[in-house]
Formats: sequence, structure tokens, C-alpha cells
Amino acid sequence: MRSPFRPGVVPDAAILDDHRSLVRSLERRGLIRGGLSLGALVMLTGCDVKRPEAVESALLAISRLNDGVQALLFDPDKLAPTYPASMILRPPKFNAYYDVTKVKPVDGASWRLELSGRIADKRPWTVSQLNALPQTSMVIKHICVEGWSYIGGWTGPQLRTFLEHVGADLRARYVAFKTADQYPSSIDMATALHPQTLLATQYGGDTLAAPFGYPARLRTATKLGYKNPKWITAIEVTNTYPGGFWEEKGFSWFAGI
Ligand SMILES: Nc1nc2c(c(=O)[nH]1)N[C@H]1C(S)=C(S)[C@@H](COP(=O)(O)O)O[C@H]1N2
Ligand SMILES: [Mo]
Repeated sequence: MRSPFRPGVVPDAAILDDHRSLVRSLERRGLIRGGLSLGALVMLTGCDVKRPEAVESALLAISRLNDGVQALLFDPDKLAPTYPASMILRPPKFNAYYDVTKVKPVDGASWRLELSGRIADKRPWTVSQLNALPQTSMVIKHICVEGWSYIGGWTGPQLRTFLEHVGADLRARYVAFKTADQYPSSIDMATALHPQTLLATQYGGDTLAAPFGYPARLRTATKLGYKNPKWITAIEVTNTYPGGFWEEKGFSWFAGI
């Protein structure tokens, strides 16, 4: 799926200049920040830098994605659309900042979810403890800034339930995640407490397959794909802005849909 991107080969930034007004509009709307490098755009969207039309369509895809953003932002009670189970795509579409053949499966038996920050009970969690929490299922659309989407069915405890269980400070600002593949990510507390934000352990009624985040990944219906870290190994509740993998490269932190 990913077109070849050789780190170290910095594409000609002049190609971004060719789309200055579109870039400015994305910046104004908070979708990208001034520092967005063409390299990061290429890496995340997989577009071919040598073709200015491809750069333009990648920027347009990001632009279109945000059109519904204001409706969901800051409204903790607003639900994202859900779909019938018959629409669940099997298997789901894979994406990561590397190819699917490079996925390193996580061993669920030895896996521990580490907890830190503003959490009363920081004892690490096992898979069976997660499975013992009340479970929620949702069928939602996954939207990637690459310009593709699919309907997926996810099951697991609501992140809210988990956070309540461990005595997290629910008035803190951020929930941050570490992952087995070094893909740091973080969300605002309102999103963490949203009913459509799960610590997902199942897809389509089956245990998550290795490429999709086994044993646990975030699935939130109100954020773009890149705000859904897979293979979570640690959760921190904090008031210090934690950032994230793509966010450090110039993409929007809020990334609502
Ligand atoms: N740990 C980890 N999580 C990740 C990523 C990644 O590279 N590593 N990529 C993100 C992006 S950009 C997308 S679109 C989704 C893809 O999730 P899927 O493979 O379940 O469709 O995972 C997100 N979570
Ligand atoms: Mo993505």
C-alpha cells in the first residue's frame, strides 16, 4: 500500500509551495502546522512526490476529511455514525508507518499494560483482566488521511470504564499511549471519556489479528486513523502535552473527523 519513501531523501519543498493556498487553508483550519514537511506528507499519505498532482490530491484528501470536524469537536455527547454489522470489512485494511510484512506480533501471554501519571492504581494489566471488564461493541468508519476508509467492527472495554477502574484523574488533560512499535500517541480527556472510544481487543467478533493491534489498541470513532494507536504497551494520564508520532511531523494533534 505504501509507495516507496526513502528516509534521508528530502523531497523538494518547492512542491509544497506550488500549493501554497491549500497549505495555508489547512494550517488555518488546524489540520497541519507550519512545520509540515513534504517528507512527512509523503510518508503518511503514500503519495508520489515527483508528481505535483499527487501532492495536491493528498492535500485535498486531508482537506475534505475535516469538513465535518466542527460538528464533533467539543461535544462529548455527540456520537459518530454507526453502521450495521453486515458492513464490517473482513479482513480490515492495514496501515502503519511501515509495511505489513514488518509487523512484529506481540505475545499476549507475557504482555503487560503499564500505567503511569495521574492514576491511583498503577499495577500493570493483563489481557484477561481487560477481557473481564464490561465489553462494548461498535461498527464505525475508519478514516485515514491517506484518503481511504473502511467500516470496521470493534469490541473491548470503553477507555472510560478502564480509566475509572484504575482511579485515573478524569480531570487531567491528556491520555497518552506508548506502543510496541514506538508510535507514541495521545488524545484529549474528552475523547478518552467518549462512549465510542474503546480499548479494542476484538475485530468482527474475533480476537484482534496481529497486524491490527493484538492484544489491545485504541479505537475511537471521533478521530482520524492515525489517532488510533495499535499494540498499546503503556497508558499515561497527564497534564503535560504528550504529542505523537505524526503530530511531531506537523499533522494536527486534535485530528477530529
Ligand atoms: N502502533 C501503531 N499504531 C498505528 C499506526 C502505526 O504506524 N503504529 N498507524 C496509524 C494509522 S496512520 C492508521 S490509518 C491506522 C490503521 O489501522 P488499521 O491497520 O487497523 O486499519 O493505525 C494507526 N495506528
Ligand atoms: Mo492513517
